[in-house]
Amino acid sequence: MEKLILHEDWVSGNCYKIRLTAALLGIPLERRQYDVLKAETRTEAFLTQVNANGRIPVLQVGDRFLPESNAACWYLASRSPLVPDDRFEQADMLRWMFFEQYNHEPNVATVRFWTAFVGLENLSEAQHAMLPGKRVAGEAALKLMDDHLAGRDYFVGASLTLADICLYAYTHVAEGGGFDLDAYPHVQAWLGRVAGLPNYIGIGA
Ligand SMILES: N[C@@H](CCC(=O)N[C@@H](CS)C(=O)NCC(=O)O)C(=O)O
Repeated sequence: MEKLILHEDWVSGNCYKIRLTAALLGIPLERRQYDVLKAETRTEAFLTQVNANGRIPVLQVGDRFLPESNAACWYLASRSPLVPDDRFEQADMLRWMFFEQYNHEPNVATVRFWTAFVGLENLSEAQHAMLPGKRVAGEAALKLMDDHLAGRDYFVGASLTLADICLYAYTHVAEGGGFDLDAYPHVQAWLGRVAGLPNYIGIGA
């Protein structure tokens, strides 16, 4: 396999998804740290050499660069047991990964980032105005996940897939954004199952 380098900020759940996928599959990753709060992904060098979109994570595969966390997880896991063989289940896994990027991450992760890292006192007027709506949408995503997980161990089929890893990344730290996970008992049980997997690593590892 070509050498893999993860361009990341370790506090980001999007970056953690890729580290967790690699750890569960026993794939070695080299890591390069950028501080997003210091705009280290907005330098000319980063924009021209790593990602013109100015964001991490980016998985470097040899001399090629792959932005977007869920694409990077797919690159690592597409030929592994983390992707179901069944065609419908494979598409259903993608459904949850798209849900994560559209309904979950822009709300749960953004509220956590603004609350725990930027600081509510430093938000712009526009961000303050968006906060209540993002909180409501984040709660709705968590509720949908909780309802889905009632009576099942994982999001798709009977075992862990990339859908679980991608949704786990920001759900397990959602309390940093003030989301009360006690309201979602099935989500909590699922978080415990993921954290108990062999080769599991935490976000700070
Ligand atoms: N959809 C992208 C989102 C990437 C993203 O928003 N990255 C954030 C950190 S989690 C970032 O780099 N922010 C720095 C910036 O926008 O300047 C993914 O899943 O990788």
